[in-house]
Amino acid sequence: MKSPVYSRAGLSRTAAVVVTLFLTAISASAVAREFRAADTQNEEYPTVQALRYMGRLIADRTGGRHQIRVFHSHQLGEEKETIEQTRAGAIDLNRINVALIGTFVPATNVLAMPFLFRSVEHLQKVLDGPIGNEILNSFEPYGFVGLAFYDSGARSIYNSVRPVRSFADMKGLRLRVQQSELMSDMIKALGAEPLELPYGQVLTGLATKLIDGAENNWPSFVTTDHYKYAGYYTLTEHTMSPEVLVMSQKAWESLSVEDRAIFREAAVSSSRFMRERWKDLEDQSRRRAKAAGVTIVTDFDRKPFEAAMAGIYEKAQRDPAVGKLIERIRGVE
Ligand code: GTR
Repeated sequence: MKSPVYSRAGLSRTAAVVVTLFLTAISASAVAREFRAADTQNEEYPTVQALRYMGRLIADRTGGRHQIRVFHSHQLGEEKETIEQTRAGAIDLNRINVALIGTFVPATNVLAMPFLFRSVEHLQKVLDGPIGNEILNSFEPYGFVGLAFYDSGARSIYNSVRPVRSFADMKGLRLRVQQSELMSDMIKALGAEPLELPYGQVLTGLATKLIDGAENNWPSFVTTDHYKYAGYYTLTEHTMSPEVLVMSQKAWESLSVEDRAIFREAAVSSSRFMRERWKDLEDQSRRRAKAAGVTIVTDFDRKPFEAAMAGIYEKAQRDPAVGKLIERIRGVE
Protein backbone atom coordinates (compact mmCIF):
# COMPACT_ATOMS: atom_id res chain seq x y z
CA MET A 1 0.00 0.00 0.00
CA LYS A 2 1.18 3.51 -0.80
CA SER A 3 1.94 5.75 2.16
CA PRO A 4 -0.38 8.77 2.48
CA VAL A 5 0.79 11.96 0.73
CA TYR A 6 -0.06 14.16 3.76
CA SER A 7 1.18 13.43 7.22
CA ARG A 8 -1.21 13.83 10.12
CA ALA A 9 0.78 16.83 11.44
CA GLY A 10 0.82 18.43 7.99
CA LEU A 11 -2.91 18.02 7.69
CA SER A 12 -3.67 19.66 11.00
CA ARG A 13 -1.30 22.55 10.12
CA THR A 14 -3.18 23.07 6.84
CA ALA A 15 -6.49 22.93 8.67
CA ALA A 16 -5.29 25.52 11.18
CA VAL A 17 -4.21 27.85 8.39
CA VAL A 18 -7.56 27.45 6.61
CA VAL A 19 -9.48 28.13 9.82
CA THR A 20 -7.36 31.21 10.57
CA LEU A 21 -7.88 32.58 7.06
CA PHE A 22 -11.59 31.93 7.34
CA LEU A 23 -11.87 33.68 10.71
CA THR A 24 -9.84 36.64 9.47
CA ALA A 25 -12.14 36.97 6.48
CA ILE A 26 -15.23 36.83 8.69
CA SER A 27 -13.97 39.40 11.20
CA ALA A 28 -12.81 41.76 8.43
CA SER A 29 -16.15 41.59 6.68
CA ALA A 30 -18.00 42.02 9.98
CA VAL A 31 -16.34 45.37 10.68
CA ALA A 32 -16.08 46.68 7.11
CA ARG A 33 -19.08 48.84 6.32
CA GLU A 34 -20.70 51.35 4.08
CA PHE A 35 -22.26 54.13 6.16
CA ARG A 36 -25.29 55.95 4.81
CA ALA A 37 -25.16 59.72 5.19
CA ALA A 38 -28.14 62.05 4.64
CA ASP A 39 -28.19 65.71 3.64
CA THR A 40 -31.20 67.72 2.51
CA GLN A 41 -29.16 70.06 0.32
CA ASN A 42 -28.31 69.41 -3.32
CA GLU A 43 -25.19 67.75 -4.64
CA GLU A 44 -23.17 70.94 -5.16
CA TYR A 45 -23.88 72.38 -1.70
CA PRO A 46 -20.78 72.68 0.51
CA THR A 47 -22.17 70.44 3.26
CA VAL A 48 -22.65 67.61 0.74
CA GLN A 49 -19.15 68.21 -0.60
CA ALA A 50 -17.87 68.11 2.97
CA LEU A 51 -19.50 64.74 3.59
CA ARG A 52 -17.89 63.36 0.43
CA TYR A 53 -14.53 64.73 1.55
CA MET A 54 -14.98 63.10 4.94
CA GLY A 55 -15.81 59.83 3.18
CA ARG A 56 -12.55 60.00 1.22
CA LEU A 57 -10.55 60.62 4.40
CA ILE A 58 -12.21 57.70 6.17
CA ALA A 59 -11.76 55.30 3.25
CA ASP A 60 -8.11 56.32 3.10
CA ARG A 61 -7.42 56.04 6.80
CA THR A 62 -9.17 52.69 7.23
CA GLY A 63 -7.53 51.19 4.16
CA GLY A 64 -10.90 51.07 2.42
CA ARG A 65 -12.62 49.13 5.22
CA HIS A 66 -15.17 51.90 5.81
CA GLN A 67 -16.95 53.91 3.15
CA ILE A 68 -19.52 56.69 3.29
CA ARG A 69 -22.33 56.81 0.77
CA VAL A 70 -23.87 60.27 0.61
CA PHE A 71 -27.58 60.69 -0.13
CA HIS A 72 -28.16 64.37 -0.91
CA SER A 73 -31.25 66.34 -2.04
CA HIS A 74 -33.42 64.75 0.68
CA GLN A 75 -33.23 61.36 -1.07
CA LEU A 76 -33.65 59.64 2.30
CA GLY A 77 -36.59 61.85 3.31
CA GLU A 78 -37.15 65.35 4.61
CA GLU A 79 -34.86 66.60 7.35
CA LYS A 80 -37.16 65.92 10.31
CA GLU A 81 -37.85 62.33 9.21
CA THR A 82 -34.17 61.68 8.65
CA ILE A 83 -33.48 62.77 12.23
CA GLU A 84 -36.00 60.22 13.46
CA GLN A 85 -34.44 57.57 11.22
CA THR A 86 -30.98 58.42 12.50
CA ARG A 87 -32.16 58.04 16.05
CA ALA A 88 -33.63 54.64 15.14
CA GLY A 89 -30.30 53.64 13.54
CA ALA A 90 -31.67 53.38 9.97
CA ILE A 91 -29.46 56.28 8.81
CA ASP A 92 -25.85 56.29 10.03
CA LEU A 93 -24.76 59.90 9.51
CA ASN A 94 -26.88 62.99 9.12
CA ARG A 95 -26.05 66.60 8.36
CA ILE A 96 -28.85 68.74 9.72
CA ASN A 97 -29.59 72.24 10.90
CA VAL A 98 -29.57 72.80 14.68
CA ALA A 99 -33.07 74.33 14.58
CA LEU A 100 -34.48 70.96 13.55
CA ILE A 101 -32.62 68.79 16.00
CA GLY A 102 -33.48 71.29 18.73
CA THR A 103 -36.74 69.41 19.20
CA PHE A 104 -34.71 66.31 20.11
CA VAL A 105 -31.60 67.77 21.77
CA PRO A 106 -32.53 70.92 23.75
CA ALA A 107 -29.05 72.48 24.01
CA THR A 108 -28.84 72.80 20.22
CA ASN A 109 -31.86 75.12 20.20
CA VAL A 110 -29.77 77.71 22.01
CA LEU A 111 -27.58 78.04 18.91
CA ALA A 112 -30.69 79.00 16.90
CA MET A 113 -31.75 81.76 19.31
CA PRO A 114 -32.44 85.08 17.55
CA PHE A 115 -29.75 87.79 17.40
CA LEU A 116 -27.59 85.78 19.80
CA PHE A 117 -24.31 86.03 17.92
CA ARG A 118 -22.73 89.42 17.29
CA SER A 119 -20.92 88.21 14.17
CA VAL A 120 -19.83 85.11 12.29
CA GLU A 121 -16.51 85.35 14.16
CA HIS A 122 -18.37 85.25 17.48
CA LEU A 123 -20.34 82.18 16.35
CA GLN A 124 -17.22 80.39 15.15
CA LYS A 125 -15.39 81.15 18.35
CA VAL A 126 -18.24 79.59 20.34
CA LEU A 127 -18.52 76.52 18.10
CA ASP A 128 -14.77 75.91 17.94
CA GLY A 129 -14.32 76.36 21.69
CA PRO A 130 -15.39 74.52 24.86
CA ILE A 131 -19.08 75.47 24.52
CA GLY A 132 -19.27 73.94 21.04
CA ASN A 133 -17.66 70.80 22.39
CA GLU A 134 -20.07 70.60 25.32
CA ILE A 135 -23.03 70.93 22.97
CA LEU A 136 -21.68 68.18 20.70
CA ASN A 137 -21.24 65.98 23.76
CA SER A 138 -24.82 66.61 24.86
CA PHE A 139 -26.29 64.54 21.99
CA GLU A 140 -25.55 61.09 23.39
CA PRO A 141 -28.47 60.68 25.84
CA TYR A 142 -30.82 61.33 22.91
CA GLY A 143 -29.47 58.58 20.65
CA PHE A 144 -26.99 60.61 18.56
CA VAL A 145 -23.28 61.32 18.60
CA GLY A 146 -22.41 64.92 17.70
CA LEU A 147 -19.35 64.97 15.41
CA ALA A 148 -18.90 68.51 14.06
CA PHE A 149 -20.57 71.80 13.24
CA TYR A 150 -20.71 73.27 9.75
CA ASP A 151 -21.15 76.93 8.78
CA SER A 152 -24.51 78.21 7.65
CA GLY A 153 -24.12 82.00 7.69
CA ALA A 154 -27.06 84.11 8.83
CA ARG A 155 -30.69 83.61 7.89
CA SER A 156 -32.74 86.51 6.51
CA ILE A 157 -36.36 87.00 5.43
CA TYR A 158 -37.47 86.98 1.80
CA ASN A 159 -40.87 87.26 0.17
CA SER A 160 -42.74 87.98 -3.04
CA VAL A 161 -45.18 90.62 -1.76
CA ARG A 162 -43.23 93.72 -0.74
CA PRO A 163 -39.79 94.83 0.35
CA VAL A 164 -39.69 94.61 4.14
CA ARG A 165 -38.19 97.95 5.15
CA SER A 166 -39.72 98.28 8.61
CA PHE A 167 -41.17 96.13 11.34
CA ALA A 168 -44.68 97.09 10.18
CA ASP A 169 -43.97 95.59 6.74
CA MET A 170 -43.77 92.14 8.32
CA LYS A 171 -47.43 92.24 9.30
CA GLY A 172 -49.50 89.41 7.86
CA LEU A 173 -46.81 87.89 5.62
CA ARG A 174 -47.21 84.14 5.39
CA LEU A 175 -43.70 82.78 5.82
CA ARG A 176 -42.47 79.23 5.71
CA VAL A 177 -40.29 78.15 8.62
CA GLN A 178 -38.37 74.97 9.42
CA GLN A 179 -40.19 72.34 11.46
CA SER A 180 -39.21 73.97 14.72
CA GLU A 181 -41.28 75.59 17.46
CA LEU A 182 -38.56 78.14 18.08
CA MET A 183 -38.58 79.27 14.44
CA SER A 184 -42.38 79.50 14.42
CA ASP A 185 -42.30 81.58 17.61
CA MET A 186 -39.70 83.89 16.08
CA ILE A 187 -41.71 84.63 12.95
CA LYS A 188 -44.89 85.09 14.99
CA ALA A 189 -43.10 87.57 17.25
CA LEU A 190 -42.12 89.53 14.15
CA GLY A 191 -45.78 89.97 13.21
CA ALA A 192 -45.87 87.45 10.35
CA GLU A 193 -47.68 84.15 10.02
CA PRO A 194 -45.39 81.08 10.21
CA LEU A 195 -46.05 77.88 8.33
CA GLU A 196 -43.85 74.88 9.15
CA LEU A 197 -42.96 73.09 5.93
CA PRO A 198 -40.16 70.69 4.98
CA TYR A 199 -37.38 72.24 2.93
CA GLY A 200 -38.27 70.20 -0.14
CA GLN A 201 -41.73 71.77 -0.32
CA VAL A 202 -40.76 75.43 -0.17
CA LEU A 203 -40.25 75.97 -3.89
CA THR A 204 -43.71 74.60 -4.72
CA GLY A 205 -45.14 76.59 -1.82
CA LEU A 206 -43.70 79.78 -3.32
CA ALA A 207 -44.71 78.91 -6.88
CA THR A 208 -48.31 78.11 -5.89
CA LYS A 209 -48.51 81.11 -3.53
CA LEU A 210 -49.26 78.85 -0.58
CA ILE A 211 -46.64 81.01 1.12
CA ASP A 212 -45.46 84.58 0.54
CA GLY A 213 -41.90 83.85 1.48
CA ALA A 214 -39.48 82.15 3.82
CA GLU A 215 -36.17 82.82 5.55
CA ASN A 216 -32.76 81.39 4.86
CA ASN A 217 -29.09 82.13 4.15
CA TRP A 218 -27.88 83.33 0.72
CA PRO A 219 -26.76 79.93 -0.61
CA SER A 220 -30.05 78.21 0.29
CA PHE A 221 -32.09 81.11 -1.13
CA VAL A 222 -30.27 80.84 -4.44
CA THR A 223 -29.34 77.15 -4.92
CA THR A 224 -33.02 76.17 -4.44
CA ASP A 225 -34.28 78.79 -6.94
CA HIS A 226 -36.42 80.43 -4.25
CA TYR A 227 -35.04 83.75 -5.43
CA LYS A 228 -36.89 83.33 -8.72
CA TYR A 229 -40.21 83.49 -6.86
CA ALA A 230 -39.43 85.78 -3.93
CA GLY A 231 -37.75 88.95 -5.16
CA TYR A 232 -37.43 90.87 -1.87
CA TYR A 233 -34.65 89.86 0.51
CA THR A 234 -34.25 91.85 3.74
CA LEU A 235 -31.00 91.37 5.60
CA THR A 236 -32.65 90.68 8.96
CA GLU A 237 -29.96 88.13 9.88
CA HIS A 238 -32.26 87.11 12.72
CA THR A 239 -30.52 83.80 13.43
CA MET A 240 -27.19 82.12 12.70
CA SER A 241 -28.29 78.56 13.42
CA PRO A 242 -25.35 76.42 12.24
CA GLU A 243 -25.43 72.93 10.76
CA VAL A 244 -24.37 69.88 12.70
CA LEU A 245 -23.18 66.42 11.69
CA VAL A 246 -24.46 63.58 13.85
CA MET A 247 -24.00 59.83 13.83
CA SER A 248 -26.53 57.33 15.08
CA GLN A 249 -25.60 55.78 18.40
CA LYS A 250 -26.04 52.36 16.81
CA ALA A 251 -23.52 53.03 14.03
CA TRP A 252 -21.12 54.61 16.53
CA GLU A 253 -21.22 51.52 18.72
CA SER A 254 -20.32 49.35 15.74
CA LEU A 255 -16.98 51.18 15.44
CA SER A 256 -13.78 50.20 17.20
CA VAL A 257 -12.13 52.80 19.44
CA GLU A 258 -9.51 53.48 16.72
CA ASP A 259 -12.18 53.90 14.05
CA ARG A 260 -14.15 56.30 16.25
CA ALA A 261 -11.09 58.53 16.45
CA ILE A 262 -10.76 58.37 12.66
CA PHE A 263 -14.42 59.38 12.21
CA ARG A 264 -14.15 62.27 14.66
CA GLU A 265 -10.99 63.63 13.09
CA ALA A 266 -12.35 63.29 9.57
CA ALA A 267 -15.53 65.12 10.62
CA VAL A 268 -13.52 68.03 12.04
CA SER A 269 -11.37 68.19 8.89
CA SER A 270 -14.49 68.19 6.72
CA SER A 271 -15.84 71.12 8.70
CA ARG A 272 -12.67 73.12 7.93
CA PHE A 273 -12.88 72.07 4.29
CA MET A 274 -16.47 73.30 4.21
CA ARG A 275 -15.68 76.64 5.84
CA GLU A 276 -13.27 77.47 3.02
CA ARG A 277 -15.96 76.92 0.42
CA TRP A 278 -18.77 78.59 2.30
CA LYS A 279 -17.66 82.20 2.07
CA ASP A 280 -17.24 81.99 -1.70
CA LEU A 281 -20.65 80.48 -2.19
CA GLU A 282 -22.26 83.15 0.01
CA ASP A 283 -20.72 85.94 -2.09
CA GLN A 284 -21.51 84.20 -5.33
CA SER A 285 -25.14 83.60 -4.29
CA ARG A 286 -25.63 87.23 -3.27
CA ARG A 287 -24.25 88.36 -6.64
CA ARG A 288 -26.47 85.93 -8.52
CA ALA A 289 -29.60 87.13 -6.70
CA LYS A 290 -28.69 90.74 -7.34
CA ALA A 291 -28.02 90.12 -11.02
CA ALA A 292 -31.41 88.41 -11.30
CA GLY A 293 -33.09 91.59 -10.03
CA VAL A 294 -33.74 90.67 -6.39
CA THR A 295 -34.28 93.79 -4.24
CA ILE A 296 -31.90 93.55 -1.30
CA VAL A 297 -32.95 95.65 1.69
CA THR A 298 -30.09 96.54 4.01
CA ASP A 299 -31.15 100.00 5.24
CA PHE A 300 -33.81 99.35 7.84
CA ASP A 301 -34.18 99.77 11.57
CA ARG A 302 -33.13 96.48 13.15
CA LYS A 303 -33.96 97.57 16.72
CA PRO A 304 -37.71 96.70 16.71
CA PHE A 305 -36.85 93.27 15.27
CA GLU A 306 -34.48 92.63 18.14
CA ALA A 307 -36.85 94.05 20.75
CA ALA A 308 -39.64 91.74 19.55
CA MET A 309 -37.57 88.74 20.66
CA ALA A 310 -37.81 89.48 24.39
CA GLY A 311 -40.64 86.97 24.85
CA ILE A 312 -38.64 84.22 23.16
CA TYR A 313 -35.71 84.79 25.50
CA GLU A 314 -38.03 84.89 28.47
CA LYS A 315 -39.55 81.53 27.47
CA ALA A 316 -36.16 79.88 26.82
CA GLN A 317 -34.61 81.19 30.02
CA ARG A 318 -37.28 79.54 32.13
CA ASP A 319 -34.90 76.60 31.95
CA PRO A 320 -31.98 77.77 34.13
CA ALA A 321 -29.47 75.62 32.21
CA VAL A 322 -30.48 77.33 28.97
CA GLY A 323 -30.28 80.76 30.62
CA LYS A 324 -26.77 80.01 31.79
CA LEU A 325 -25.67 78.76 28.39
CA ILE A 326 -27.01 81.92 26.72
CA GLU A 327 -25.05 84.08 29.19
CA ARG A 328 -21.86 82.10 28.57
CA ILE A 329 -22.27 82.43 24.81
CA ARG A 330 -22.78 86.19 25.12
CA GLY A 331 -19.68 86.39 27.27
CA VAL A 332 -17.40 84.86 24.63
CA GLU A 333 -15.21 87.65 23.27
C1 GTR B 1 -30.75 75.32 5.26
C2 GTR B 1 -30.12 74.13 5.95
C3 GTR B 1 -30.97 72.89 5.75
C4 GTR B 1 -32.43 73.14 6.08
C5 GTR B 1 -32.91 74.39 5.42
C6 GTR B 1 -34.35 74.73 5.77
O1 GTR B 1 -30.01 76.49 5.52
O2 GTR B 1 -28.86 73.89 5.39
O3 GTR B 1 -30.43 71.83 6.50
O4 GTR B 1 -32.62 73.20 7.48
O5 GTR B 1 -32.08 75.50 5.71
O6 GTR B 1 -34.66 75.89 5.85
O7 GTR B 1 -35.16 73.80 5.89
